[in-house]
Amino acid sequence: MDDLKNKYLTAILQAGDEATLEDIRLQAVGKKGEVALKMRELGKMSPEERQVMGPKLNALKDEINSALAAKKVALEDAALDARLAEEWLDVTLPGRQRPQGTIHPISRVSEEIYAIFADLGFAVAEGPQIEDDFHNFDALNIAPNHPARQEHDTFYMHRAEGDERAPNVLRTHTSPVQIRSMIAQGAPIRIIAPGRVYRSDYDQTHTPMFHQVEGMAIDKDISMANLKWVLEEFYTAFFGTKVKTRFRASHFPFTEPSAEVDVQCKWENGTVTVGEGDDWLEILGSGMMHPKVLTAGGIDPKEWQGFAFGMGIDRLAMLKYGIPDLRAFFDSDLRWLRHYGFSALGTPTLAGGIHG
Ligand code: 2NL
Repeated sequence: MDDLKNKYLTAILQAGDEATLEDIRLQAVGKKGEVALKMRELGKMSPEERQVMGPKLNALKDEINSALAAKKVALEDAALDARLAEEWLDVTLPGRQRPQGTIHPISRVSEEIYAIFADLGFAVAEGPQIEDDFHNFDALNIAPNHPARQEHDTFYMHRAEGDERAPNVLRTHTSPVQIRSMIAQGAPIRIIAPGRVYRSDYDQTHTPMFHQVEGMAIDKDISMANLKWVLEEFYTAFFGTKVKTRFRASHFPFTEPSAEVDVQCKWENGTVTVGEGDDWLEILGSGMMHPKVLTAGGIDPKEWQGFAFGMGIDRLAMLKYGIPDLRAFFDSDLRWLRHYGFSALGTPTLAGGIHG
């Protein structure tokens, strides 16, 4: 009996893992283990012998069981200590950098423009970027021999061989959107038409694709005074400071009379600030809708009149955010945007609000 006890207590003490410990348990105190065998022998003993051996066997079983339990706890503690020694965490390490997206300045400025004109009662109209000759040129009173139609300015699409119709073009302005809106909606109408336009030109101030916003208001008694007020409200809200404008007589085929509009500005170390100083910066073309253009849009010029204007969104973005080279907008590497404070978390703001 003492042999049995020593054998198992030693084995338990030496067990290196829980699987070994379980084997020992089955061998010693399992249903078919050595202690159980000994217990079965009790039946063959005399009552006197049994009275001695019975309690001894029970005590042996208890002793082995408690040794097993103690060893199990010791093994679990050792395993935990090993894991704690191996798995550690340096909580002073910096977090992982995530690449941060940004809102493109053109998108942001577009949203700002939509919001300001929405407050002035203008809806946003959109149309195709591939236009036909009528909507891009004829309807706008641009004669067949006008220089704007020439190859160096306009991207022409190819017609199938034998198709004699005038070729389609990449729209050179968003005016055709306004023509389509006039035809679809009639007067009165108040819309802006923002979007991509295309001209064959490339240098520091020109890219072959750029963004334009045109606008128009047609009603019974619209005048250039309304145009001037709307534009001053717009620039004041857009630049977040009271902006004076100057109208200079000009010429466009689609307006009569026509005016180029300058905004008040200041030049300093090669950079320009709008809304201060006493220089002028040309920023927009405008005028009263030409009667022929109204007619092309299905609107009777004897009954209705309207103003129209057009300006470049890219240039507005450059002026507002001090970005010197237009080509940066179309570079695929946009890390430079962060320099101008554009981040994905930034939302468009209307600094100063509509009334400055
Ligand atoms: C410029 C000139 C302008 C318009 C655009 C327009 C549109 C229709 C009828 C009449 Cl449907 N006019 N648009 C008018 C005057 C000027 O843009 O230099 N833009 C940068």
